[in-house]
Amino acid sequence: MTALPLSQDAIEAHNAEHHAALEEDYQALGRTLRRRGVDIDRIRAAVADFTIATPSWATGRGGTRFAKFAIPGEPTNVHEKLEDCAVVHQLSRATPRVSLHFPWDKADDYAALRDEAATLGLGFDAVNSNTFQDQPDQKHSYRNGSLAAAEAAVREQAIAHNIECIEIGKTIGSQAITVWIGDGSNFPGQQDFNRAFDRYVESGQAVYAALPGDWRMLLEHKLYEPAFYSTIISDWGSSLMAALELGPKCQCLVDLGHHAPNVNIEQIVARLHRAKKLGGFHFNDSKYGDDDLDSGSINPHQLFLVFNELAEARARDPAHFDPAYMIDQSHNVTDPIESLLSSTEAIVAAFAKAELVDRDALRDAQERNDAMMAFQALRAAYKVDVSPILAMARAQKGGAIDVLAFYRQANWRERKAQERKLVGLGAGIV
Ligand SMILES: [Mn+2]
Repeated sequence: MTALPLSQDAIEAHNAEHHAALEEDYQALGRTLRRRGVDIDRIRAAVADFTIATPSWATGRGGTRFAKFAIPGEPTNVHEKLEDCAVVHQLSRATPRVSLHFPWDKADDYAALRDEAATLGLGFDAVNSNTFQDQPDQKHSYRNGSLAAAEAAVREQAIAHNIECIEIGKTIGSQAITVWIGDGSNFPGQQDFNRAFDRYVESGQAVYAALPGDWRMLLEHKLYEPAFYSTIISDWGSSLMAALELGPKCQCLVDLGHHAPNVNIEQIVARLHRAKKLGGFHFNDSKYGDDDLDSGSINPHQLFLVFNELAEARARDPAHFDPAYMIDQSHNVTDPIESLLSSTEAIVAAFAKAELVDRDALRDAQERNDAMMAFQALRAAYKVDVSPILAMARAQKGGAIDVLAFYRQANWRERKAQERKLVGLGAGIV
């Protein structure tokens, strides 16, 4: 039995108030799209099937390297994080899975945690290991690296942690582990590039060997931070090399913020899919580096172009198309639930717009070397305001027509501020 966090009756009452206007907008958009030969109900059905995972760690207020400013009522443990993720899903109906991070999300009983999530209408996505910081009870420090560390004992400890994450994941029903390490160097000469990479692959093989048959291991690349001169899996090239060496269950995960400025990320999507190594996505946005800003807040066009390549990839080889979509953001100045709701809408909108692209017209223009009409095939889809499609899909699944308005009206955070313990001062992400 499910027990969703918000009153479903209140959501229905909210929808009843907004439904007539939505119906009008949906019908008008439907007529516009029909003139282009697009059936709006087909797009709505595709939107209704599209889902993204939420990360447990993004339900708390993030921080920068300088400070974290907590808000009253933010979650303080995995149970409260699940509750907040359930709010996001109940309103958006697009985020049915949560991605946990260990040891941050440690629980006493993982079978019970799986039941608890199911009661909230949630399942679990990829588990994430953490060997980029030390824990109070750990034997060896990760200060000089983890899976790629020079010391064998440190590598063994990091491998054991990843295997422990897989074991937890098996209990909660995950089917993937995402591996991101902070290993790297701050000085030229500090580390031999290839010996460090070799150690990473060797450690990765031990983790890979522990994967159940239906699992995937997702490698997340990042060009800098916390190491500022070199990282082990710095880019998609290194990620692809490692994934190819580790085996078919290992794939690459693209975090939109983990590239050099102005890199053509949509092209990376196409290339990785061609290599059958497109494993997953971490959605966020950035102005300068790995800013972890809200998806689509800075460059919604890039987000659309990424989804356009995803649609191309699916059309080209559907058998090898199964990317794990997840939000990975740090919410420093907003209520994290509001950011997750707004970002989900931005991501689903980019997906919907990519569904609107006239692929025959695009291909035809490409074959005729008509650069302008090829671009216009994309532009025509990008210009469409797909909000009525998203709202209709949401409402039909029981979500709210205006997610943010309903969330504010529900006073969730104010109520939780009365129940949850206060988060203290701190720095960095949680
Ligand atoms: Mn990420």
